[in-house]
Amino acid sequence: MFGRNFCAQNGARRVTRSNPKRRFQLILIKPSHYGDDGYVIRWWRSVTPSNSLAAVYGIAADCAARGALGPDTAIDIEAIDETNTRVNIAALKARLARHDGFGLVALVGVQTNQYPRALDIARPFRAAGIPVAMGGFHISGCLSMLDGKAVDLDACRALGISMFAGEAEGRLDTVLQDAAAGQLKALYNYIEDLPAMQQTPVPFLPARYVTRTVGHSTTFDAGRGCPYQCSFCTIINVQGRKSRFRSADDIEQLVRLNWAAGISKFFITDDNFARNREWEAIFDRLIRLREVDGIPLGLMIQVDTLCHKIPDFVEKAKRAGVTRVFIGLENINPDNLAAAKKKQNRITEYRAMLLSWKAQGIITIAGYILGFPADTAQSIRRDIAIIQNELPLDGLEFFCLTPLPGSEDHQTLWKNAVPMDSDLNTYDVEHVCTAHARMSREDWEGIYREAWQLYYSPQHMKTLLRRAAATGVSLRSLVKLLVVFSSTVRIESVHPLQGGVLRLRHPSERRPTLAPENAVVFWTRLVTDTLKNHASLARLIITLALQARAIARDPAASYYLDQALTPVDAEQDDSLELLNKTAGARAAVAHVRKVAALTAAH
Ligand code: B12
Ligand code: SF4
Repeated sequence: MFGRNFCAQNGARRVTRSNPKRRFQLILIKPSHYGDDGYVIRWWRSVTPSNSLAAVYGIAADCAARGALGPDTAIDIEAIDETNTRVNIAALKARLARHDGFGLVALVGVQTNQYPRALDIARPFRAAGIPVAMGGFHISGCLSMLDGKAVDLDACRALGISMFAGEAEGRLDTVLQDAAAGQLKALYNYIEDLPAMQQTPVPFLPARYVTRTVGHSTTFDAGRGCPYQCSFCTIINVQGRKSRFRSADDIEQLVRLNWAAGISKFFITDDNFARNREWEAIFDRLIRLREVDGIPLGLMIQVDTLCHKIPDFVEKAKRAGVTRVFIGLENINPDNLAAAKKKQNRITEYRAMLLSWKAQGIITIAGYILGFPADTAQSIRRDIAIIQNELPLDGLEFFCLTPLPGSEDHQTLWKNAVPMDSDLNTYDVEHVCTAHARMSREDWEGIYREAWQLYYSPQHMKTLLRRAAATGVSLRSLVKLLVVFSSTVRIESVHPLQGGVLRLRHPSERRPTLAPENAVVFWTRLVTDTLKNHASLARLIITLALQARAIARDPAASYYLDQALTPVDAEQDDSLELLNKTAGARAAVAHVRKVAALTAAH
């Protein structure tokens, strides 16, 4: 926990020890990655804050407050999320030089797609002899599943970047002490030794960083680990399959810490909060904070497709302040789900699950993966139409099936020497990184972009607004969601999860492997693109806002009913395309019937 010197409003920069002789400069950088045009993806305000950064910041602030480097040494912490803040390498180097290089550049939460950018940030610091360490899913995933060198880990070794695998709770002291002594090790590997989460420092970012995100929301992970075994998943191989969790007391502490700075909107980043063993105690505490203490909590959680079967889960989620739920739907073809070992996803339950969230007026968003073995461009078009007509989903997010280092899928391809893209920058689940049996690379990339246009068609967005008005979902929130989800890929060629307001670029952020551009060309294009894109965005916002207003004023709006909103009726649902169109779907229905008949016979 944070020590007595920690100040929520001002952040750990104000954490001081009495008359320290030296000040250790800890620079936490969460890198972004390069967009298709070769410039770093960065915004004036990003949509989603980084929990990896908040987690490491919280641990570092605790180290500072406890005086982990001894009574004579203070730790000054700076946090930079590159998606909303430019990494000014010259200024950071100058700052470190003022402290005789006494400090550490920590590259935080580095994913595979961010690894090339992280190395580019590290290079000038290493050239100046400044200690650099890196942690996150790329290093952890590779060390958990591969041979210790793949994929490209030798680049860290060559540059003298210290690699950290596993989780930093209880371990950051050692890294900081080694850095302060000039004795950073080449590798800290704790991947087989995952810490318990109770009573560890909670994720936290001071308000001056949180205000760089749209909506001023922040994050925490209430737990880690998932019991399932999806073959495309890296999480189970890095954070394990056992549920580890924070205590309700810890959650209350972090909510109060943030509320002291006026922040009450949280993204709970657990991949599957429904499988957090402490979910009920945590919800109960959040309910108390909201209903008794009056903290206006607004939460987003991630869950699986069977969460509605847990007694009281959905109802308590509502009372705790959940306004948006992200569901790992992934696909509606059971053959695809079985191929990915995602058998826990039962398409026969999808409507019941989504309707239970709708009954609480909660916005439903699902992840949908394109590129499973049975997919073709045509089958994907068909499936999107089925979802639009038959499932009460608000948002749908598309991803390309990607062999992410750390996943079983990647390990299998790697062991069999199947070709995969050698540019790690493209492993962002938006690009195609390996071959597909039934789609060419062009078809696959084409249908990925088309999928966003198909789902967020003007007509379907109008239907979504109508459904929202009929189910008590906030039209204002839905309009915001539709603006981001329908435009970010089309306008900026970036996934909404990496989106933001006002895309920024700087010549210094061009990928070094690409030739620098002429300054006049660069700045002229930046200004014209910005004007053009914002005109398109303004049109979209006005159209959706006017539609929402008209629907809100329609006295019949609350009676709207369509196939998706129709309550589940086993017999009628049998005729749905969702349960009929593929052999896998028909087999799933037959299986459910068989189980029901056997159960009834007993
Ligand atoms: C919340 C989340 C997001 C949020 C916030 C980002 C964030 N990283 O916090 C949002 C929505 C923005 C997001 C977006 C994306 N995400 Co994401 N995200 C997650 C999620 C669910 C939780 C992240 C988290 O908080 N973990 C908990 C923290 C505490 O763990 P950690 O990051 O590993 O950090 C610990 C250790 O690694 C270590 N550590 C980390 N850094 C350092 C540094 C040093 C020096 C040291 C000593 C230790 C250390 O200590 C930390 C504390 O224990 C993870 C899955 C997961 N369970 O982690 C996916 C995950 C990280 N995301 C992933 C992906 C692919 C993306 C996107 C590219 C998707 C997209 N196209 O939009 C974007 C990238 C955007 C971006 N700028 O990061 C992948 C990465 C896989 C990989 N191998 O690269 C993951 C693993 C999910 C998956 N599908 O497998 N994401
Ligand atoms: S349910 Fe989600 S977190 Fe769990 S194994 Fe599957 S993809 Fe990974």
